[in-house]
Amino acid sequence: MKLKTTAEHLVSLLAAHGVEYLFLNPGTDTAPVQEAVYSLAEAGLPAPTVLLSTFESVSLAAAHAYWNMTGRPQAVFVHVDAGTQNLGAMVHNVLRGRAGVIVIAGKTPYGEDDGPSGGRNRPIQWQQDVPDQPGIVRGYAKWIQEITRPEMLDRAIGRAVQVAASSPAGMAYLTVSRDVLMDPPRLDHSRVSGFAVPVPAAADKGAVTRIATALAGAEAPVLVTSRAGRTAEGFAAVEALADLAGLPVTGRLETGLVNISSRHPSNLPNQAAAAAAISAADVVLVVESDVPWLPGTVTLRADAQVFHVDPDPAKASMPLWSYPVDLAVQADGPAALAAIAAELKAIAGARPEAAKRMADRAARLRDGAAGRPRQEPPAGPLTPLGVMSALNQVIDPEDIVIEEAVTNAPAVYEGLERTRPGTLTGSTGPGLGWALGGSLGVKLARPDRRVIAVTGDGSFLFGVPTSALTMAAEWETPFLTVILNNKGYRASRLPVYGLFPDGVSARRKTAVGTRFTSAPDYPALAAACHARGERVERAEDLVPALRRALAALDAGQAALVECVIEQD
Ligand SMILES: Cc1ncc(C[n+]2csc(CCOP(=O)(O)OP(=O)(O)O)c2C)c(N)n1
Ligand SMILES: [Mg+2]
Repeated sequence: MKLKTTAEHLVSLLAAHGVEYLFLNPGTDTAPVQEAVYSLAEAGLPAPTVLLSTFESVSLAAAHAYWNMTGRPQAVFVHVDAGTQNLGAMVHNVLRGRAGVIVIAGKTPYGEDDGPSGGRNRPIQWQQDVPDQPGIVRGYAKWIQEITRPEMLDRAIGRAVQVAASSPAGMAYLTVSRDVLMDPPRLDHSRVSGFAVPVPAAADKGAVTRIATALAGAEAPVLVTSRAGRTAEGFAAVEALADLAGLPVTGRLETGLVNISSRHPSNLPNQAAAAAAISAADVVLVVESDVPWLPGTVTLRADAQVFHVDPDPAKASMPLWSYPVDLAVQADGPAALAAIAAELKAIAGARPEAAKRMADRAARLRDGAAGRPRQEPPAGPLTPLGVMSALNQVIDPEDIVIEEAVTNAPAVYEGLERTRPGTLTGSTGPGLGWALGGSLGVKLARPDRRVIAVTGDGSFLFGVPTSALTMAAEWETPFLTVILNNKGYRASRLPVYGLFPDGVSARRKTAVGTRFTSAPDYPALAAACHARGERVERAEDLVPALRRALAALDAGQAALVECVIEQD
C-alpha cells in the first residue's frame, strides 16, 4: 500500500518506533488519524492498538504506569488545547515520576476552507486557535515540537521517542493540525533508524571508588533511594549492596515503588526509622531520590558525608533543592549501585577488617529486623493496617499494587508485604488521581498479573472513576480498587491542626473543606460501570470480601472494595 496521508505516515511511524498503544480521545482534529488506523489495518500494515480514552488524565496515567512497568513510551492522543488541559495533574506526575510518554495533541487547522484538505469548517476551530497551546504543558514537558510540515514528521516522531525515553525520562509533547495530517506524506527520505536512546550513564570510576571506600570505612551508613528499584536489576543491586555493606535502606518518603523487599533485614519500614537512621549516619548514599529526607525530621551528623547519584543530580526542574551533598554523581542509579557493590566486594577481599565490619553490620541488621509486619486484630472496626493484613492474606507475591493512600501510605509501606521488584508502583508525583488510570496501564503491561489499587477516597474521586472503570471494561483490563474510605481529605485537615494546634478547627475537631458528607455510594458507582462493588465495615468481613473481588478479577471483571475506616 502506498501511504496517502501524513496521518497514515504518523501512525506507521509510531508502530515502527515500537509504540504499542495509542490512547485516543478523538475530536474533529483526529479524523485523518482515525481513518489511518483502519486503512493501515486493511492493508495489513502495523499500527499501535488504539484504546478509547474517555478522560485524558486517566489515559496519561495509564501511559505513565505502562512506562513504569516496561520502560517503553506509549502515545496519548488528545484533542487540541481542551484535551491537553484535561491531562491535568498527571502531567506533573509524569515530570516527577520521570515517565517516558508521548502526548500528541491536535491543533486547529491553519487553512480556512470547506474542502478535502482538512481546513476549518466549524466555529470551534477558530475558538481553538489559542496563542500558546504548548504553554499548557511547558513547565512540565521535557520537549515540545509542532509538526508544521509533512517532511519533518519522521524526525519529529523519532525525536519524540528518543527524548521521552532518554534518562531522566519525560514527556514529549507534539502538536499537529488536521490539514497537515491530510497532506500527502513525504516518504522520500523518511527514516526510523538512527534515533538511538542514549545508554544510561555509568558512574565515574573515581566516584565509585570514593563511595565504596567511604561505605567500607563507615561506622553507620545508610542508603536512601526512591527509584533505584524501578528495574529488576536495580532492585537486585539495592539488595546486593545492602547485604554486602550491611546497609539500612530507606525508600519510603515519596509515594512510589518498591526498592527493597519488605522482608529484607535492611528495609527501614517507616519514616521514623528512616529519619533515625539518616540522623545517625556518617555516610549517606542517596540514589535517585528527589526528597531524601525531611529537613525538619533529620539532623545530619557534623561528620556525615553525603553522596548523591542521579541521572540529574542538579535537579534542574526544582528551583529550590539544597540538600547538602559532598559528591554528586551523574549516573544511572541501578548501574551505579551495581558498580559500587562490585568495588566494595574488591575492597572487602583486600581488607579483612572492612569485610568484618560490614559482615557484623549485616548480622546486626538481621538480628534487629522487625520481621513480618505487625498483625492487626482480625475482628472489630477496620484500620488501615488491618486492611494491609487482610491484603497480605489474599494477594500473591507477584500481584501488582498501586499505592495512592495519602495519609495512609505509611500503613501500606509498613503493613503490606511486597517482596519482589515491580510489585508496588505509583505516580511518584504530587497530583492525586493517578491510581485508577495507573492500574489500567499496569494491567495492559502485565496482563498475567492481578492489579490492585489502594487509594484514599478523595484520590479515588480524583481518578475520574466513571471513566476509569468504564475503560477497564472497554479495554478488558480489570483491576481491583481498595478504597480506604475515611470520608474525606484527611491530608488537608491535619495540616490545619498542625499549624493551629490551639485554633478553632482543632477545637471543633474538623476543618472546612475536608469532610465528604454526601459521598457517592461507591459499590453502586462500581456497579454502574460494569465493576463488582462491596462495602466492608468490619475487619472480620474483609478477607472474604477481598476473595470475592479477586474472583471477579480472575473472571475478567473489575472490582471495588470500600473499606470504611474511622479516622480523625
Ligand atoms: C490533583 C490534586 N488536587 C489536590 C491535591 C491536594 N491534596 C493532597 S492530599 C488531599 C486529600 C486526599 O484525600 P484522600 O485520598 O481521601 O486521602 P486522605 O487524605 O484521606 O488520607 C488533597 C486534596 C492534590 N495533591 N492533587
Ligand atoms: Mg480520605
